[in-house]
Amino acid sequence: MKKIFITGALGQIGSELTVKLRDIYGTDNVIATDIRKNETEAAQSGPFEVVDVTDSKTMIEVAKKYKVDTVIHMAALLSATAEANPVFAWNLNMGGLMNALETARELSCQFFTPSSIGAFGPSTPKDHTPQDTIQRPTTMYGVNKVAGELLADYYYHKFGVDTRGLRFPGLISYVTPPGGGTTDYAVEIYYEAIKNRRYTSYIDKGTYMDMMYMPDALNAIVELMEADASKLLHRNSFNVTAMSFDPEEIAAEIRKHIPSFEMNYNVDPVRQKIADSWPNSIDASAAKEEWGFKAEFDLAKMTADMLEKLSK
Ligand code: AKB
Repeated sequence: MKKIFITGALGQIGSELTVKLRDIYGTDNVIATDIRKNETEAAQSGPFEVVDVTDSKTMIEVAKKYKVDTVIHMAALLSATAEANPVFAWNLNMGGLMNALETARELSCQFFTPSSIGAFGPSTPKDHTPQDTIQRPTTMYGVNKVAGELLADYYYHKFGVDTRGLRFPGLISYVTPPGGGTTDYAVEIYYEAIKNRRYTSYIDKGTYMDMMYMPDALNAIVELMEADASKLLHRNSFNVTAMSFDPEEIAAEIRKHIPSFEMNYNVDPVRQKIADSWPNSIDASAAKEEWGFKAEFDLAKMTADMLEKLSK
């Protein structure tokens, strides 16, 4: 049985991942940590410790206290916030990752951290972006993600830490809203569709980005961590995606359920520039071949589920 230490456990992915891992591996075997505690299920349903990921001493002490054998490092600033605070983003995203990798090395843990489609840049092939390709991102977030992929590979080769990662697209969920990302519009649009029957998008029509529904993202993490190491040719990090759409396509899908839904545009130049530097669609065949990645939700199935859950 695993004993898992999660950072950023109250964030967009962490809050759902913590609950799922507790269901699979047992409540007491999943130690949720975040910079502060709140009233959510992830914080209240099992062991929780306040850990600032830039504080290496506390991180290692807590990991040792619970004798963990797996570190899942989720705490990070997303793309738009990182772009607004690049120095802070470097310190948090890279400092936190380094401390988490050191914790994993010291305790001989298996290790997971997410990368992102943000690890690609304007000179990357835009369509069916391959697993191994040019990675010259032009955002601080992207620089952090590429450096993070390399650092996690380094810990594998140098110290034998079993590091694994996924390049996530925009993640869509009805549980915890994202904060400070470029793909957040694709979450907000559902909330606004239910509440006001209209949405003003800060991303322009014609801008395609990869996306995935949260249940598929959580399954992908569990499956990758359970995958047979001898089958993994890649480690940090695998392209994964379930769909690619632009704002017009998601609006059209919502209109199938809410015919009066109205879409307007007020493009935010900062987030639009970030989106324009990312791929239109990435190729997940390495993840499929090496550990059997698959996604259950396409745009139609996800939209029906999001609108149904948010209506309740
Ligand atoms: C963001 O928009 O910053 C994230 C991501 C794609 O990494 N959702």
